[in-house]
Amino acid sequence: MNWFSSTEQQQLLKTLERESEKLHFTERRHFLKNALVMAGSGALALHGGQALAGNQNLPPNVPQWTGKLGDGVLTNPYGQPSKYENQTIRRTVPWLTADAISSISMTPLHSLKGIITPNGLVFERYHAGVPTINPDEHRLIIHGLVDRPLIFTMDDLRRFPSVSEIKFLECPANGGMEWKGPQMEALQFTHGMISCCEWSGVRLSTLLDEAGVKPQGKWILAEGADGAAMARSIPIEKALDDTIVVYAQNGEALRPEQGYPLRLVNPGWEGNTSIKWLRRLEVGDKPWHMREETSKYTDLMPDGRAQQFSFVQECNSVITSPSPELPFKGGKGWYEIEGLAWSGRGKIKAVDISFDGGINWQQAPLKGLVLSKCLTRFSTMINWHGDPMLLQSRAVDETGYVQPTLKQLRAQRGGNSIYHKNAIHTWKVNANGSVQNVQLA
Ligand SMILES: Nc1nc2c(c(=O)[nH]1)N[C@H]1C(S)=C(S)[C@@H](COP(=O)(O)O)O[C@H]1N2
Ligand SMILES: [Mo]
Repeated sequence: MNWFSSTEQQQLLKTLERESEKLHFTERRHFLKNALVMAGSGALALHGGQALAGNQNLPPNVPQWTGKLGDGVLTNPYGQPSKYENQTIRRTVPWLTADAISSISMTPLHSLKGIITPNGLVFERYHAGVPTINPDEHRLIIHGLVDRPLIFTMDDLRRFPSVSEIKFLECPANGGMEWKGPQMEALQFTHGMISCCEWSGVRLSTLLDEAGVKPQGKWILAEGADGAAMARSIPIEKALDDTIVVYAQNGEALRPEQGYPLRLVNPGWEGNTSIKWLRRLEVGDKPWHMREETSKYTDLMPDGRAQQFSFVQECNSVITSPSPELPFKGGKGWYEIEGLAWSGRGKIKAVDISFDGGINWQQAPLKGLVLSKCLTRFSTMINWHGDPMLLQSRAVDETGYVQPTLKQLRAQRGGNSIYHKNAIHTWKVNANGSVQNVQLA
């Protein structure tokens, strides 16, 4: 594949080589004076540089910033992204919630590479806003059906053996706005209620072992210290399996938005069970809503019954590039098609891509790490001839579960659902390269 083939481009590169030799062998200031009089080149058109043609920072000129000293260490004691990346931000849909306190913002999936969500871009879900918690005044209480009720300081928790695991965390409402039809012209809004971080902390099983769960102890109520005192019931099997009491996220302390100083992470399960600002774990013999009034998420089934616990986030995938935010900008030619797949039941086994709305499928190679209950990247190259396409991805997980079509999912779940929409998603690529959110009948 020859990416930069034009003769102009080759000439430009030769000039550049000559000039950079000069840069290293002549006095810099002298060279810069020379460089400024060199004319801009028409070859810049390749990457839409035309608008900037004649710009003194573009080849074959030496850019301004090369001719002077930059900012020193500790200009930013805590580093921030380049000011030119100020569009890589969480966003929300204003009409979704009445206010910003009990609300949600989404991760800009189109702007991210690899599988890790940077801490500042992890989607936020609050029922009563973000509390400001002094870690010295924070305690974790374990009580109920245990031999030894315990109260831990943050220091206490850091003395236990720790684990670090990369896991996705998804709100079951992800994609929920799309049940009735295509609504959101942005990947950030169709799929952005998901993140994937390396979470560090102590296994809940380690702490429960310390407290000694009584034989009648079958459920754990986890409660947050936020204004909602949000609480969820978690079966003991999960708590003793892979649940983590987390204090760090991608290497640093949890962000306030993600539950500083302490949260639960239930890998692969509905995000709402991963209680943030965790302050209390009560071991009981049944789920809490059967004992008292606690809020819970339910799924309305076609027959009008509500399904109470759908804990697992089933296998799902989406193409992240192209997407409405990342159209094909350069006309016909080679592009990388990239996407993300995940399953709350384990590893991704394979991902297929269709260019014709699901008639023909071809396997897309997985790249990078393929971990259990973790975002997984897939990608493939295409030589786009400028024809409209109906792009889809279909993931299969290690249990053999195949991501359903929207038709299959609707047949199973009816039209009243809000949560757990993991159907195959369709992007329509138009002849001009723009990308639209569509649903096929
Ligand atoms: N204490 C508390 N924990 C909470 C919430 C909350 O509002 N309060 N929101 C829950 C919901 S609905 C989701 S989807 C996840 C979101 O985690 P994040 O904000 O770190 O992305 O946190 C869960 N834990
Ligand atoms: Mo959620």
